Amino acid sequence: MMHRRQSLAWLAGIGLGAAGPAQAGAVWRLATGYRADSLHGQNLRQFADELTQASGGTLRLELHPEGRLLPLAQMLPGLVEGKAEMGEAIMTGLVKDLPLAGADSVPFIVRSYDDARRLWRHQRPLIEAQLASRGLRVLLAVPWPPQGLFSQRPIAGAADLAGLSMRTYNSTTVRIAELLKAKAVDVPMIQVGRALSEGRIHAMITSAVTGVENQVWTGLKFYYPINAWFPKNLLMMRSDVHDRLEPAQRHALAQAAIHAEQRGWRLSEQAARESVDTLRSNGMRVEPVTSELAQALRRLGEKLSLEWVRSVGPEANQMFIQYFTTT
Ligand code: PCA
Repeated sequence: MMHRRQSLAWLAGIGLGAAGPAQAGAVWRLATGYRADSLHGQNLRQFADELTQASGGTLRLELHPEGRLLPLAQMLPGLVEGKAEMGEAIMTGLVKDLPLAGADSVPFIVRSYDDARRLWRHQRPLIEAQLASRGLRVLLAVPWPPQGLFSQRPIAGAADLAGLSMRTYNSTTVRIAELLKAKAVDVPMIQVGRALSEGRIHAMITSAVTGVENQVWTGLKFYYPINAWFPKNLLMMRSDVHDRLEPAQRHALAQAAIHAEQRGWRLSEQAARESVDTLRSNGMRVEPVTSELAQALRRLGEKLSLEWVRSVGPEANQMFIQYFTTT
């Protein structure tokens, strides 16, 4: 955190109009596709507050949630076009531009928060390099709790999913629906509650916290904690905006980003524990999968892992080798 004397110096700087380049008193638009009061949204709020404080009020963030400024699918091109200075999107939604971000939803590879940290360690430099070529910088990434299987009816084996409408949110969930002979229904996270009340979804793979946020117990009765993957939300910003910052502002931003990343992972782990209890206390049945379903899902995971490595190429292989060979 900045010392009081330093922050007074910042304020004086603004007062005199002498705090340097364009960034004095800058208000940056931070776009996200998720709700302001969601797990990630709350963390972004704290990040914004810390940034303002640590920069002595010279950097302020204006949060634009729920895809109102930029929908998730437009986040990367929108930032490149300058429609916002910062943006948050789920990495598995960025695979067209960042193929290695797809590692986040290769099923049954990352099984714990420690695994997720290890993956991010190897993935981050590669993602940073890919984003740099588009004029963007990585600030931080925070995972969603593990992805489980929600369903209206009990699922004893893969065949029970055939013919159901499965909600999807990325290319992996679409492919899973296809392999299970279910019907893929693309629904953004913030519309899951409505899609359920309209009877458009019978099953989905997502986190318990997303289930809680959308009160899915009104339509879905079973939750199977299959721990399929831990997808991350990535916070990015425009490099040119960053390059115009004063050294002290850069420092304030870097520190706030580190703190937000650490806090975000803690909040996510805590939400992972609490949200399953909330599903239960709202009448959902939280059950282990049958060995038949576990076996089918494992095979499906192997197939998708292979497909992913093949489609992304040697860099994907290299990244997984590093992931598997380090602790
Ligand atoms: N919730 C988001 C992404 C992953 C998650 O747990 C969603 O369902 O869209």
